[in-house]
Amino acid sequence: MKYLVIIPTYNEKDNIVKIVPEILEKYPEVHVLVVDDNSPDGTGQLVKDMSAKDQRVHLFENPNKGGLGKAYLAGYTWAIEHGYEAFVQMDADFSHRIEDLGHLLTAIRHQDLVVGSRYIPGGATTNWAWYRKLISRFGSLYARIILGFPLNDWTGGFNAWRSETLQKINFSEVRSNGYSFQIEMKYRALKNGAQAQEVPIIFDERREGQSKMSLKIVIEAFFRVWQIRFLA
Ligand SMILES: Nc1nc2c(ncn2[C@@H]2O[C@H](COP(=O)(O)OP(=O)(O)O)[C@@H](O)[C@H]2O)c(=O)[nH]1
Ligand SMILES: [Mg+2]
Repeated sequence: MKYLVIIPTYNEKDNIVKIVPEILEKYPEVHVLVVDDNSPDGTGQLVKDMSAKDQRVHLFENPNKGGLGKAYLAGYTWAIEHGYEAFVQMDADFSHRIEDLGHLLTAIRHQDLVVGSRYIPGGATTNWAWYRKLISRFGSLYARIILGFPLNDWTGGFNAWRSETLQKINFSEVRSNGYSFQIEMKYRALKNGAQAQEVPIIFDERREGQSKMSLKIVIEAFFRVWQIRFLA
């Protein structure tokens, strides 16, 4: 199978030059696509330099910062057009472990969707304050009750998709862009009948740079779940 790891970036210069080589060293058969929103810190240029030396590395550049959801949709569209059969979405900041990537790549061979899950046995978050754990746990439980599918981790962004699963989703109808983007994409896939499997992942706090998590994003997700339920 032709695999692509899709990494959205905004100001990740210190992380991106480390994570891409680490992925390629451990999984030489995969390709990597970085979707960069014209980061002021020059992340895009660093990826261009890597892609000039290694044909497994690709860069998709958005001219403006459009948010995480838009970046992923651009990456998925590119991946489908280029004939990749399975894609893993992964953060640049080392929150997602390289060794867990292998479990997602293995599981997606036999599934439509593989959800990296912090909330099944073997999964965890490290170094999170109690309130952040509570918000995240509650968020997934809340989504599960309202949306009616038995997933344990709705907001996580470390997931593997089969190309066909994403091709059944009409990207122009996707409304979310923040945290709720992950919820909406999973819900749309499950509603279309996708077979999903959760595999445990350990989510580490980012090593370098700033997180974009904010109260506004959490509140948006809280209300957006209802919109997803009735409009998706
Ligand atoms: N292309 C793009 N990437 C983004 C944007 N916002 C966040 N990212 C990337 O998405 C990933 C997750 O973001 P992060 O800030 O770590 O989120 P958190 O871990 O939930 O706090 C990282 O690789 C970011 O660089 C955006 O607007 N555009
Ligand atoms: Mg992060």
